Amino acid sequence: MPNINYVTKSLAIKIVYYGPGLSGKTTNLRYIYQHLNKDSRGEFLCMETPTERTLFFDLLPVKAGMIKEFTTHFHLMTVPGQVFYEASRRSVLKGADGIVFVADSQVPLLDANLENFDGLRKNLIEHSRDINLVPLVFQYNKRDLDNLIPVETFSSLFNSMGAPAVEASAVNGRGVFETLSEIAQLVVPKIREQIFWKKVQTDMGDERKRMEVAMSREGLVKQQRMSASNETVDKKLEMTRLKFKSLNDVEKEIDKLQEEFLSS
Ligand SMILES: Nc1nc2c(ncn2[C@@H]2O[C@H](COP(=O)(O)OP(=O)(O)O)[C@@H](O)[C@H]2O)c(=O)[nH]1
Ligand SMILES: [Mg+2]
Repeated sequence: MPNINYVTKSLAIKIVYYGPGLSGKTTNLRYIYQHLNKDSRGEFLCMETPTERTLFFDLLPVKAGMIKEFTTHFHLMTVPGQVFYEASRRSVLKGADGIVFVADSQVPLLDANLENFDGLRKNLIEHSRDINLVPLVFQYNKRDLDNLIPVETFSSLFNSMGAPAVEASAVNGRGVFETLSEIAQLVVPKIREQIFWKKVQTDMGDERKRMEVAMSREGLVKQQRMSASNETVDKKLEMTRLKFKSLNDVEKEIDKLQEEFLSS
């Protein structure tokens, strides 16, 4: 179920780009960021925590028009790919409305893809969700390189559920918007249905929520910035880096950002 604010009539749809390290998840988001005008997208945020190695999450809000009377945003997120960040991947998957699995098409990376995909299946089970029922799109990335895993191999080893699959070269933009469009086509009808069936409740009893609705977007962003221990703008990537002390703080930040979009 997406995050819905019935007072401001807005909803935030969480799309998680999942896949092994270096498969091209951030490259997808960066391309989308660079090819949408400012009115159609928010800031490209990179959240990091200092663990043994720095942990990165990317978040890019993209305007998605209206679903019924609700102003809608997609929150595109990536997960850290390295094997040892299973807990982080699990937490970012929480409440995902749709998933894009970005596979690296290079033959030597077949096992890394399989292992990561198996992790996705297991992490969804931890959230009591079945991979066959979650809106899912495959992106076979890096098709510009040589020595590629054939699409038929991907289909038989990964995509027994017959989910949409897009061949891509994210670094050149090939397949990037097509992938986004495929996942939107799966997610949006589902959400329309959920909204239709859900009884409209304006939850005014919750003091905290009411406060946030009243706060201006600027004020809230400023407050968030102050709570992040450090912030720098990476000009080359046009990406704002926010540093947090722990994974827990990152999770809170993601929730806050969703609420911010819903209340602005
Ligand atoms: N040749 C090629 N390189 C790519 C493609 N997509 C991403 N890359 C490169 O792969 C590396 C890792 O990409 P990144 O998006 O950071 O991976 P992430 O760990 O999944 O976020 C970068 O050097 C990218 O430029 C692609 O389609 N083709
Ligand atoms: Mg990345």
